[in-house]
Amino acid sequence: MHEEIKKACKIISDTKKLTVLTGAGISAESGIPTFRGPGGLWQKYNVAELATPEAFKKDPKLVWEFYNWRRELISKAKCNPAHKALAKLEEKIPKFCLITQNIDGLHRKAGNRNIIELHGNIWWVRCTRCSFLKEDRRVPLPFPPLCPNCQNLLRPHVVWFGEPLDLDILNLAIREAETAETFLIIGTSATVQPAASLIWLAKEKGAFLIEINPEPSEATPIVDIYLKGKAGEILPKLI
Ligand code: BJW
Ligand code: ZN
Repeated sequence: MHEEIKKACKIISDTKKLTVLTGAGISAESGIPTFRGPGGLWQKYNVAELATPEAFKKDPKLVWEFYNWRRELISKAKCNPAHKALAKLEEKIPKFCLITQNIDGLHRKAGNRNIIELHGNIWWVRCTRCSFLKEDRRVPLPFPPLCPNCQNLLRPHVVWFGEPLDLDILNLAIREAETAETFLIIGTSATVQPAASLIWLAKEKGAFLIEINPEPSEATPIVDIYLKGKAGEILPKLI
């Protein structure tokens, strides 16, 4: 393992273009539950029944309760050593891009700047009817949150199952995956599309893949170096 970390370290320090893809696992050590696996949100809540447009249509109050609970959790969460290590990495590597599936905003809080948020951000709300979009950090958000322009219901600015990702954002991420020399995958089960497909895309275009995860993911069979362990323990060693 020590040898593998050294090898990964050399590759990262020599790379001219690093693209990173993060998932819920990078925020686990900040006390934010992941989705799948032990301790994951899926065990307590049927996320498939909460993180969908159908669920919101049927019971917006319940869905807002779920997001208010997570807003409270995230508002108290601190960046962990993994977030901080990625912020340092952005300072050191000339071409650096961080693609995240997370909606918690912790990468920005840690100091990263070139971030692509594939699934939105929990601190933003948007109107279900018009184009109103705004940051709103109130915890909890009083129900029902209404649009100041048209009085229709506001929703979290996140991507639910069955919803398309913002095309401009997705295209940006595709370009960053395709042009990466090294592609670092951290704390994702690599099961949710189209985010996971970025890994295969990077591989196809010749990137060197490095993964950090305490458990093997769907991507593990195709990575060049698999560093088994927690992001908060391994990433600081890498830099
Ligand atoms: C640690 C750790 C530590 C633990 N250190 N690691 C093709 C094939 C099959 C299905 C589909 C397909 N294309 C689309 C679909 C459907 C669907 C999908 O992918 N389903 C799969 C589940 C099969 N995709 C969609 O619906 C997407 N939309 C779409 O494709 O639209 C098409 C369309 C076009 C035109 C019109 C209409 C539609 C949208 C997907 C949106 C995902 N949304 C969520 C919720 C976001 C909001 C919220 O948070 O509330 O995003 S679901 C959830 O999963 C969340 C996450 O970002 C995402 C990924 O999860 P992630 O990050 O990988 O977390 P986990 O929990 O799975 O894994 C954690 C990992 O961390 C584990 O590996 C641990 O071991 C590890 N770990 N501790 C490091 N300390
Ligand atoms: Zn509106």
